[in-house]
Amino acid sequence: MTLNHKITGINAREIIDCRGTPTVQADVWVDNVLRGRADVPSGRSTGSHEAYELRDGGPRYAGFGVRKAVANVNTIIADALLGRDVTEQRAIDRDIIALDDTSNKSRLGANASLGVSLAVARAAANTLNLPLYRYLDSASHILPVPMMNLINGGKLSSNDLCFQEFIMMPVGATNFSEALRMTAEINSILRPMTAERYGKLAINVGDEGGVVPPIVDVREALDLLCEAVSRSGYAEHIVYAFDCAATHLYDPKTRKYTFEGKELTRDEVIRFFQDLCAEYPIASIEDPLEEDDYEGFAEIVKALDGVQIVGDDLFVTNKERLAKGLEMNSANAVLWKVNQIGTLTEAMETAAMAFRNGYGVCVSERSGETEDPMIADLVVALDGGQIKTGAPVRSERTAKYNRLLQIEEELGSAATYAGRSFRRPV
Ligand code: 2PG
Ligand code: MG
Repeated sequence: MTLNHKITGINAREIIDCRGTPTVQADVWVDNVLRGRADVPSGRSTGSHEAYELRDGGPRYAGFGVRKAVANVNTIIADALLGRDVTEQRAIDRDIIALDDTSNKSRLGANASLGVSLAVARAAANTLNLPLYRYLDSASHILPVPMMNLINGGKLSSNDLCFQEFIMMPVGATNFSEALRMTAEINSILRPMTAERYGKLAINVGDEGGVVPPIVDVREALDLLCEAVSRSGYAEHIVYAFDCAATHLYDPKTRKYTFEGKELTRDEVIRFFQDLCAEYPIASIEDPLEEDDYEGFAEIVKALDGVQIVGDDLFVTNKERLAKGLEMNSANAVLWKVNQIGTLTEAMETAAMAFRNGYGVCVSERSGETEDPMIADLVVALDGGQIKTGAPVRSERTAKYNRLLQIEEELGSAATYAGRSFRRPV
């Protein structure tokens, strides 16, 4: 252990995310210099199996304060980690997990543990003078396909669209910066088109920066997006994706889903997607069914041959839940959100398990983000090949895209855009 790598301070504070909701920001000091700072994101359409987000309750911030989580960082976690070598990420994360000693991090809060875990990683990278993606993997070089959520629905919007995210993926771009340019250009065509058709209120943006037209029909929203793409001239380079967040469309009492205002059984949902995939170039569907339907997810993989089926609420970045999915062939990709599990090491292990078993890994934002661009470095570190971080507007979204532009520039000729190989980037 070298003296220079010793953690000499850890502290946290309460900040606010893009929705004005409190979240944790953690600092890690190495040899008395502030070396790492990280913000913890927060979801709105959360899965019930996610790690526990500790909130204060009471009147402050309508109960959403995080002073308890902050105090846990400043006392219990800091006391345990002072003096440790900052580069021992795995051992540090193991210790945080042991300190918490619950199955879902409900004692200290996953928002406390994750803040420290991410700040430790950043502090180590900075101490070694390496970009974070390079510190975490010395060979990483894949720039991801941005999965751009240009039309928001579900819990991320004020309209009645059942699906949460209508996404376009510029898989045919030659590099990341071209992919970003294409999507920004398409978005600037989509916005006036939407206003013209649905009125000016329709181009207020949802939580992830997409437009929120008053549409109920899924095909109508998809057609709007496809038309903007076709007007841009980039149609041959674009495929489409959804996050249905179907857990939130499901009624466990009737065992039915409400799609487009109609009640559907699981079989009818599968048929719905079969028809949709026959009509549109759809490459990826996230959470088409509710979070505990492993059998249904396996059926949909079979029924939609060639389509990426992503488990978000299903797997919650959790190795045990992924292991069950692997056994049953439920889904063929995992959505990867660090705060669903609460430490970087556990999230990296889930990604490694997914890749080893031929599953894709889609790195994702939360709908409640901050200006911290950390996941841009993480998707490159994993060679993940795909990132979901909203529309190319609003700084908490563009921070990630802009960081990816920097990384692409840093990597120079070594940078490889995942493009059409986003599920198995090479
Ligand atoms: C999702 C996300 C992020 P939230 O469901 O995939 O896009 O939303 O963070 O609200 O869970
Ligand atoms: Mg999701």
